[in-house]
Amino acid sequence: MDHKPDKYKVADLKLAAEGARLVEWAESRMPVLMALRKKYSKIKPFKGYRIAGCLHVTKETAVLVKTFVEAGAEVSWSGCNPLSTNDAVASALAKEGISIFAWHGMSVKEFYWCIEETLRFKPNLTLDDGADLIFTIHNRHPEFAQQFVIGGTEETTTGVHRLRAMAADGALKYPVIAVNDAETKWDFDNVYGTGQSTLDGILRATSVLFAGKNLVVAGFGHCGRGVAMRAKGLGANVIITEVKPTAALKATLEGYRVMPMDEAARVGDIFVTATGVKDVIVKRHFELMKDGAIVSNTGHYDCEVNLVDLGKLAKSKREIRPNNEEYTLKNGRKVFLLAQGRLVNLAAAEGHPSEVMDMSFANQFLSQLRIVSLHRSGKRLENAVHDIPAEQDQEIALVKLGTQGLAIDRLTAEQKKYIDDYSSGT
Ligand code: 9W4
Repeated sequence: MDHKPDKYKVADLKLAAEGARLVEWAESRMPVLMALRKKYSKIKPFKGYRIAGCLHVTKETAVLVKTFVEAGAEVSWSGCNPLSTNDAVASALAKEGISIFAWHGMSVKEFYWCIEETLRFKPNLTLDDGADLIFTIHNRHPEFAQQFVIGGTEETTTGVHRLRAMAADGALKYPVIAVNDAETKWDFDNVYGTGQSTLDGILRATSVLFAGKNLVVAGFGHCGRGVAMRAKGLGANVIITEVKPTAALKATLEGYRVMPMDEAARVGDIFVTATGVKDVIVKRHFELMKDGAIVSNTGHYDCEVNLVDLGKLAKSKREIRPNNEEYTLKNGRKVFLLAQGRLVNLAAAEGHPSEVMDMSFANQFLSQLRIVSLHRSGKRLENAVHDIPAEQDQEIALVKLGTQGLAIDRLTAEQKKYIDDYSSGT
């Protein structure tokens, strides 16, 4: 190894014991990744390879990092959002000797400093969430792509979009696997991950009873569907607002009421935006809301709820409990805004449950392994954005089922033949 920075920068090493317990808890909920750890700790396929990661430093990420280390990799890590680092987890990783540069509440300048620190380690592989690491290499150290980087993976939709644009321009200097596009990643994240964690966030910030409440979900995409499904399970009367006719139709067939926000605003007790567009709840909606209405957002941007409008309508505001601000409007009514209109499932709860991250991160692990295995056999993917192989999705889902003690049927040879045989018509 030519250069091995054995440094770290975290908030407080004294938090390491607390962090280690959090990581152990996540390990007990992530059976697929733990099965991969057990299998590959014996053969250490990553031996001799260095991975730089730029991904939220959470208890689940720590399970992934430790799995790479057990599988023989050397790892250097930074967070991919200044607000998403769990300081206890970061210090537990530092205490274990991992090169980690992450603390909660860092500045943008510090954020890029951390990425640069992980690059001093001359990684062979990059692991991104939002593509900041890949962009830093391309913009500031383009020679790294020739010298030592052999490939990378990307976790999110936004990152994948940007990388595809780069690849289309011929600007991508090494192959990247789009982990986001695995069905065992995006479908489970969006529906079951966001579904549950959004309700968790609303409950932690309010502790209200859902049963009997009118809960308005703006947007019936995957996230909206997950939120609606779980709220219905708690006894809420779910109302969907949509702009897309087919999505609205699906919502009615699922048994939800559908109406425009101008109507829903009058009857809703709890509002959740999950659309991905701005100005879903604006001045005229706040003016119609009932006294005590609760407003939250779980969509990617914090502009779904127009906070400027809310501010103008309010005569006063105060934090009534954590992540819950009471706005007293000039019409005398009160509206409660959760997590300042940011993603309520992340800001007021803990994001996707570990069981959901288990599958995303199993996809990360196997994708990094695919790049290394190709490299060992003298091959390389082309410099483009690559999909996860369909078999990988099925394999991960099958292992997950197995860890739940569940088995499924298999097609017989006869059945396979029947499916493929177009000659025997009706
Ligand atoms: N976390 C995040 C982002 C912003 C933010 C209160 C308002 C995403 C995916 C995973 O983005 C993430 N802003 C906050 S808290 C906060 C947290 N505040 C504080 O005032 C602003 C994020 C992936 N993931 C899970 O979902 C579960 N484990 C994971 O690794 C993590 C974090």
